[in-house]
Amino acid sequence: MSKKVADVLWEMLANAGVKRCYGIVGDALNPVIDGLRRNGKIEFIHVRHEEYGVFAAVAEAYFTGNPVAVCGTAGPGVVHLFNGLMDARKEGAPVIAIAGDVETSLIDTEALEELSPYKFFEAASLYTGRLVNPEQARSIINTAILTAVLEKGPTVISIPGDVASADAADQSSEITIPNPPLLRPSDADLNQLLQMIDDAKTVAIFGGDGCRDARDEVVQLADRLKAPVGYSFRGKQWLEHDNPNAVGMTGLLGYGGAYGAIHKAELLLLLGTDFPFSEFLPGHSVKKVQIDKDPKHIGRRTAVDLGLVGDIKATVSALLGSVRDKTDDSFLNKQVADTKSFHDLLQHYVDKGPEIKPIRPEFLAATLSDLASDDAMFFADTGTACIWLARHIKGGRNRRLFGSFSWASMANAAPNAFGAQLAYPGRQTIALCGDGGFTMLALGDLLTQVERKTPVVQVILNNGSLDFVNIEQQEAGIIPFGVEFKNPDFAKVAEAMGAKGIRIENPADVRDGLAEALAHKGGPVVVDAVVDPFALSLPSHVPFHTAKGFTLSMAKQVWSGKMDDVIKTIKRNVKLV
Ligand SMILES: Cc1ncc(C[n+]2csc(CCOP(=O)(O)OP(=O)(O)O)c2C)c(N)n1
Repeated sequence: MSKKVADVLWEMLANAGVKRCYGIVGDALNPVIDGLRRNGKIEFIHVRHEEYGVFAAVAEAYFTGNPVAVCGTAGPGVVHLFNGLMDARKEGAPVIAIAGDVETSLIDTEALEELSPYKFFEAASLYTGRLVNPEQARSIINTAILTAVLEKGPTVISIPGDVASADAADQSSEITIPNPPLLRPSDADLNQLLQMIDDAKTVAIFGGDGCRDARDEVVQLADRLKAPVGYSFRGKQWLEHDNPNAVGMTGLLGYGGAYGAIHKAELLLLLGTDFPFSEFLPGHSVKKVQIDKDPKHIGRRTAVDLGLVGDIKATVSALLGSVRDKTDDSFLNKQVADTKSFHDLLQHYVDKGPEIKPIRPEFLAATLSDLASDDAMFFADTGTACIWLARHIKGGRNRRLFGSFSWASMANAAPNAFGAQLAYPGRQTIALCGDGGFTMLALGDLLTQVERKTPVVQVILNNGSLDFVNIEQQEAGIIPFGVEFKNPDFAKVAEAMGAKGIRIENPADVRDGLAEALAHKGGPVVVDAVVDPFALSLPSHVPFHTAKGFTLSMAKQVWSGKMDDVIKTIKRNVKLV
């Protein structure tokens, strides 16, 4: 039998290192999927919602660095891929979407399920190829793969069923993926930076995900410059653990001395970060140098005095060869001491946790961190889960933290953890889910986990609300609205679906309940943790408008007869309990 276009597609994807394709079959996609079945080298992960499949693929692709495929059929199936592909773009994950397309004879006729892939994917995709002629196949597939892998982001191959089942024009399915080049600033730029470091009495570092492969170099530089090291959420997992200079995060999730360190230093080095909250970055009073391999990041969140384009590892390694050590560690010591006192503050609701009902999320997260293995992978839903994960899950050389940190979609954690579990079978993959997030996307595909017996641990922060938005609205000075809902007993729902369910209502049961969940093998677990919906987290730096908004919202709530809620908010957040 002659090779079909679909055969070339899957052969090339398999040759590029794709191990899995997540999605839902049907309609235009059937001839494409028939090729996947014939190929046999790529595992098809049949999910119940295409978006769930993409979030799973994002985690797999981000952590392994290998391309991962997702698929959806023309029109509605393709639309379901979109949110996850945006996430892949923002988180830098090489995901290749195989998008079903209407028959070539129907293109541009407003046929059933027809959608222009160019227009539709424009915001998400780094490259979109519409494969309408077998002659294009090798070239389009090659470009989609190389773009995804080398530019670290999503690409789309849109393919009508009739083209997928047509004879292939070019039978070759070889593909060569070059290693990314080493990128380093010029010597002149490096010398200017060395001079600026020499001229500054105090230096601080703020790092992001770009420090992923440069942890040891950055920690060494910080040590030699006596520089405190703050980080974005995405930089935390690389820069916090085993780093005596670590001073926490800035931003609304911020903790520790990071805000003070980056505002009080004479010189700030921004390393591999596109941290988007400009109001938490210093202005003219601090000299700033930004180093990033993506030139578009330089100076976009705050004006900088010098911008260097380069990989952090290569650039910092080059600096280490010539940088002059600093000897005065008083600035560093002060920031580290501030960080320590903030950590003591954070411990309050952890230490008091066993006595407080409803369960404090701080206590839940800290206990989870204590019990989880040294190489556990933690995933946080967008929502308050991010706050508790950022503050109370301890990192480690082999621990991993991930979420929709740059795209900030809800409902990412459970599918992220599922994808990670498939990529790293047997390793603890733990999703800290919002109850809104879990019911948005994770519930249907709990069935997928059950069927596949994937031991993903899902811990639901059952607070009966879209709590993060509840907090946001109060910060904006308005009365919380549209944020409450009623939940079922998630443990019973999970059991009915074939998963293990554990409901925890009492603080005394937190440790045993979580330990039981982590010990469960052979399938998914859902921990339904009934937590305090009034728990707030104060950032280490509270912008004036946030404080003002909160006060205003409290006053408005009193006037509108919500005195009870106001009293609970105050009582449960000023260490009265
Ligand atoms: C898909 C999507 N819809 C809406 C939002 C806005 N949003 C951000 S956090 C959040 C609340 C999340 O609620 P939940 O999952 O219950 O977690 P909680 O904050 O209560 O812990 C919402 C609605 C979003 N980020 N993504």
